Amino acid sequence: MNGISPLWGICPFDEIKNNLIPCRAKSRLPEKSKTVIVACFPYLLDEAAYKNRNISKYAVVTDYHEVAHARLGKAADSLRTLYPKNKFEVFADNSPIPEVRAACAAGLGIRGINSLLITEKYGSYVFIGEIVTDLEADFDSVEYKACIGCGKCIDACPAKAVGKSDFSVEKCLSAITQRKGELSVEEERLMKECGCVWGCDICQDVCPMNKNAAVTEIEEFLSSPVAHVSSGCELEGRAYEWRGRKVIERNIAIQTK
Ligand code: B12
Ligand code: SF4
Ligand code: SF4
Repeated sequence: MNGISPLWGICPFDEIKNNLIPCRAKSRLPEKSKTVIVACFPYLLDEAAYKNRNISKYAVVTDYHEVAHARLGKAADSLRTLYPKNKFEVFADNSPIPEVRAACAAGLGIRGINSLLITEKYGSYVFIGEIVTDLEADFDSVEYKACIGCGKCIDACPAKAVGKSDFSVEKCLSAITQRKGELSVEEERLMKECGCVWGCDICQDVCPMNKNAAVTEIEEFLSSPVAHVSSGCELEGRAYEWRGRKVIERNIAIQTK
């Protein structure tokens, strides 16, 4: 796994089995799943790559779903050769696994009040993917820890989506920029305040635990930054492709109003 992800660990399936996310991908879970191999894919780039940026940092790099699937797919193939009787299924984001919780249970970091996984080396600027298997493993016991609780993400969130102990999915700008249809005047105002046409980074950028976050060493991310999108931009291979052209064009129009 070391050539696949710079940060990975294993989590007992039992630890998350009562918190599975209902989704279509759930049907791919191996029967009698025992182990989740959780991998982090850091994506922060040098400041120079963000010049003139009008999309969230996570969307500047090439689509992480493809990168995580390609890298974890390779690892799963090797594991299938080593353990031909076992099943290995790859997931990333579109996953029944509550990935932040699984990563915490695998000892990869802690959960911030902003609801994200914060790792020691890369801060919260990591994607998460996993291989779920019916192969048994020995697990170290992990103590769940919370962030330092400074509350800066709560105060800085323009949409008031972050609460001390809850998170309002509908209010979050990241969700608003993905939503189809017309946005309300207030939603448009929030988007303009944030300045992004896709996603939002505010609750991560203000987090003191991200102060010394390391930049990524993942070649696919380093070689493909697109920090600024405008009308008619290429969508293929980018994190905003799945939503289709209409939504991103609507958002671009709002920002240029
Ligand atoms: C739906 C979703 C969203 C929604 C809702 C997000 C939310 N916070 O609820 C929206 C569209 C708003 C969103 C936005 C973003 N998302 Co999102 N999202 C998801 C997705 C697909 C499912 C999340 C989910 O519903 N989980 C289920 C709920 C129940 O889990 P939960 O909220 O973590 O609750 C659990 C924990 O709270 C736990 N718990 C409770 N208390 C405690 C305490 C401790 C200490 C611990 C350990 C656990 C714990 O119990 C609950 C049950 O398991 C995941 C992928 C996945 N499969 O997990 C990505 C994911 C969480 N998103 C991701 C990203 C990158 C983002 C954005 C940063 C993108 C952006 N820049 O715009 C923003 C960040 C917004 C934010 N502050 O959360 C990454 C996060 C990586 C990381 N470092 O944590 C993920 C993991 C995708 C990926 N594969 O990389 N997202
Ligand atoms: S991503 Fe933006 S809108 Fe969503 S919780 Fe974080 S700061 Fe608030
Ligand atoms: S800003 Fe403070 S409260 Fe929010 S996640 Fe970071 S350390 Fe935790």
